[in-house]
Amino acid sequence: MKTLLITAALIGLAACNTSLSATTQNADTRSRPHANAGPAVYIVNLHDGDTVTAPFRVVFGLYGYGIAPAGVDKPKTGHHHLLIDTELSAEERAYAIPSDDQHRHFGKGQTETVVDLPAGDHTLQLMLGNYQHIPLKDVAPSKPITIHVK
Ligand SMILES: [Cu+2]
Repeated sequence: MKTLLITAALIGLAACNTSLSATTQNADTRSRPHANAGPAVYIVNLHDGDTVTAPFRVVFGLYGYGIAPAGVDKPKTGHHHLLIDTELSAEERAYAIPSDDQHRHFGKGQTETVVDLPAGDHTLQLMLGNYQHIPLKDVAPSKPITIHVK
């Protein structure tokens, strides 16, 4: 009986490992920065060239840093910002990210959102900002991706 239980547990573990490595591989090849890369943000569920139907989810990934709400000053943390159809120059990145429809803040520490955009091509980019909404120099923003909304 004991052997049976152990065998069942091992089979269960093996099944978990298989599905875990499949997920990890997928994420590695499609969007997740290389394990040796420095801190970075990335969009987990959408990729350059994807076609979506609005409204659609955008899931935020973060590597090498933590999330803290806006206003909370903790080392090596920040909150997500989603840039839609816009970008910030190097100079603009020295200041707080504007807050409008094209610069969305997730100051409660949210790690995903739902976006509604008109049909056509749109660019999306994630950027981690500090407690004062200033882009963190240590955390690479995601590469802007272009998605097509049907
Ligand atoms: Cu912010």
